[in-house]
Amino acid sequence: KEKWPRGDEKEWRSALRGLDTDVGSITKSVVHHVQTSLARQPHNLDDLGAYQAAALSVRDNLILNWNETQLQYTRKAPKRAYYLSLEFLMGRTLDNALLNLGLKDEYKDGIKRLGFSIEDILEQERDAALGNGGLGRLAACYLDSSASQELPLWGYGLRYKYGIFQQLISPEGNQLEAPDPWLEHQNPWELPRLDVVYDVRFYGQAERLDGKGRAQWTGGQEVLAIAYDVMIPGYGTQTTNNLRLWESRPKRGFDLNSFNAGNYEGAVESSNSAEAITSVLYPNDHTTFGKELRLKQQYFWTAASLADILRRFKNLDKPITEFPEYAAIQLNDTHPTLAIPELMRVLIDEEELDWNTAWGIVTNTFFYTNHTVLPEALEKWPVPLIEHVLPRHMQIIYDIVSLRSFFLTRTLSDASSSRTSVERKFPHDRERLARMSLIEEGQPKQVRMAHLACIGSRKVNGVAELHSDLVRTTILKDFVEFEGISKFGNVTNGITPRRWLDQCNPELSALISKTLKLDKTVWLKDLTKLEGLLPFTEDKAFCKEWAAIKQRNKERLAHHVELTLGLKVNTNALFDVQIKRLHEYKRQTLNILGVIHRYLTLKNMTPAKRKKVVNRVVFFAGKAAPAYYIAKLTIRLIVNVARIINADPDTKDHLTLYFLPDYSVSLAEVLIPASNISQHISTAGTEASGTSNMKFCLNGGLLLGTVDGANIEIAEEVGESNVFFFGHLTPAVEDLRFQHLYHPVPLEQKCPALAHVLNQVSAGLFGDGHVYEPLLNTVRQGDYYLLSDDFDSYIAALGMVDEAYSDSEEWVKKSIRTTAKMGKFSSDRAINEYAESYWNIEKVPVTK
Ligand code: B1H
Repeated sequence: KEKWPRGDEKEWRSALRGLDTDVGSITKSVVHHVQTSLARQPHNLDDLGAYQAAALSVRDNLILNWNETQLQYTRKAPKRAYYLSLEFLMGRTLDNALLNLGLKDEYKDGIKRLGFSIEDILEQERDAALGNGGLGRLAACYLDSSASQELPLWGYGLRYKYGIFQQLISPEGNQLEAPDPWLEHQNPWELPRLDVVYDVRFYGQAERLDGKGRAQWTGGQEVLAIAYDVMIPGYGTQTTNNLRLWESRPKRGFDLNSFNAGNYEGAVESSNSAEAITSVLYPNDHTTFGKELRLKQQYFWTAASLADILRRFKNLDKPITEFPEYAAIQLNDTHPTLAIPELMRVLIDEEELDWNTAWGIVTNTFFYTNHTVLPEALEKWPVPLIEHVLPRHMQIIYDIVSLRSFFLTRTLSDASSSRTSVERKFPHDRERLARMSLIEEGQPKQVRMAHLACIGSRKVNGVAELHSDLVRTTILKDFVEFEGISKFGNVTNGITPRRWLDQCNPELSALISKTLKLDKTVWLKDLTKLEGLLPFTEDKAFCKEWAAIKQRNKERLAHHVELTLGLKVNTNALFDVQIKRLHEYKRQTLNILGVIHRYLTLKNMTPAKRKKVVNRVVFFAGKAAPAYYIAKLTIRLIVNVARIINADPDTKDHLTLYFLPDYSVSLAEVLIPASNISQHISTAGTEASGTSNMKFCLNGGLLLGTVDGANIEIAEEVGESNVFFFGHLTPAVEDLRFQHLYHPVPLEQKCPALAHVLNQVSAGLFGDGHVYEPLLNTVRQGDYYLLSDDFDSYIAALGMVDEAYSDSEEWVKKSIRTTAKMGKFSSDRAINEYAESYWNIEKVPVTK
């Protein structure tokens, strides 16, 4: 028991406050924040003010739980896990915090008594959009699950001043980007920790000190990393974990010498360049550009995070060699790979360990998750750039390559080490050495970050079964042969059912609780309980209610479209949704060409025949990387097809199309519960997992997809009869690409239906055909993503969807069966797999 530090313990104890959990204290605390924190009068309070006051009041509760959690972690000193991610796509917080604290009804009531509606004030919150897509949202789901599972885990990321850009659509249909100044109003969900500060160095000189690999790194630019803490409440637990985001600041304000000499620009230059580091999230999902500022972001963040983790460990007073027994560090993709040479630097240069001891610590601390096998997304950094920005780290990387690692023949040979070198295991295999090297030859030479992450980690995993197999058999094959298969695992992604069912689809959640006769606190934490819904497919009243909720969710979406775009949506149609980043491999182009095909088919029908087809409303949403020309052209095509077909009196009752601008987590929360069918149609072998597929299915939407990523495991769970699969399989892809290159068949012959669609676009059916030529040519020439190979089976699958949807009773059963079998895809399951099979951490229950 700690000693009371100062003052009278009784005084303290009587003044310590507890959680506000009854409606009376909730309204008091909200009003208190209106009066003091916001300094506003009750009579001029608007929805935004009410949101801010409610958020500050909820935050008080979170802080109390956060304090208690962190105190217990410190006292119990368990092994902790750290999740390093450049992206955390959190979305909104208030609703989630209320749910997890179990105070939703109380706040709803309290807010109502003050004359506001909780729904309206929830809408006031801006999304925290510090991510591009699935990778960033996965990190957010894992934080929610870690706290809900009472696992001692902290996230580490960057506090970008600007999140992912806001997407606007011009009248011509072009994507325009606007900045996302999400911190404009103060952010109630973060706690600035101005006392948690680290120095981070860039540039300068690294001089080797001795033959043992030590060096001294001096000079260059030093910037400060300041911590901001974001509280992560668990669902139904007191555990409140931490997400620590770093902000960069200049170390020495502005340069007084320049200022006094009248050089005002020069005076603020260095301060500007320090602040630039955390100013903006890079919006280039799946492509790397080798930009210096991005490298600085990566190092700034990993250096500050490691310093913080090491400081925490040092408070335990344990020998440094025990570090891996107290810390597991998860690398979310290769973006934080510099943490590997950085920890080597600290251990060798500052802790003065020898190389092998340091390397042993490093390789027992890190874990690496790969999220993609697409070549353009595999990070490589030019050697000259690293040499310039991080001279000491480049030395260390070279040391790993050539001198002291297990990698190549060792000159500092050390007989006591059990590690063998690649050279010894595969003598005279020069090609293998070149393939495996950390350095890719070329002009310039480049560092292969996936190789560095792999050899520096204890374990490596992919994010779905198929993807993990591809990691083992393609990009890291040589490493599997060298290090053994047991290092290379799989953890299939998951999603948090709190946000992605209970919050976004409250009616369905309530129906499930009522039907299972279980409190939601039970099944939301053991999602396999949903299987209990299966017998109810035979219960007519239940099926009717299930369908009615889907219908109301469709109307909610229609209402949203009317409010934001001023367009009226036909809710008596099948809702077909594809929402994700725009990328050729995700094949939004296949979808829009399919829509055009349907349109042309409808045009050729008699009105009587048209009446017999299933009416369809197609929704698209998603952002394109600002420099991704083909992806932007796809958006333009979608918008212009919508413009034409939505106005065509012959067909508009049967087929309409919407591109919803500025896709976000909040928009997904409205779209997903409203979908009847969603499309996940990547070329086989390209989508590592996908996570929105899980979200749609959890909400009773069926899946139309390729045999790719997590689609496969979803089908395994729900049964293939409840999924609409089409297209070629992964093993065929390489051969097909080979044929495209060396034995091309004219498109008119190979796929006349697709050729016709392309010709109609060229001919100007949707505005100037010339504009779309570069996009159409990606299909006509090379067709790397195999649209021409999959088009016919895609159209056939759409036909099967129509047929199945016409049998509305059977469709509802499919929908229920789908939801019922989604238990596996809870992020609680996934985070527990990481905790047990990777990090070796245990639950730390937090109790009063
Ligand atoms: C995923 C990325 C990604 N994989 C580079 N890779 C980025 C790569 O800014 N960058 O440089 C940003 C993101 N994102 C996605 O991860 C996969 O495509 C999905 O299939 C997967 O579900 C998701 C989560 O594992």
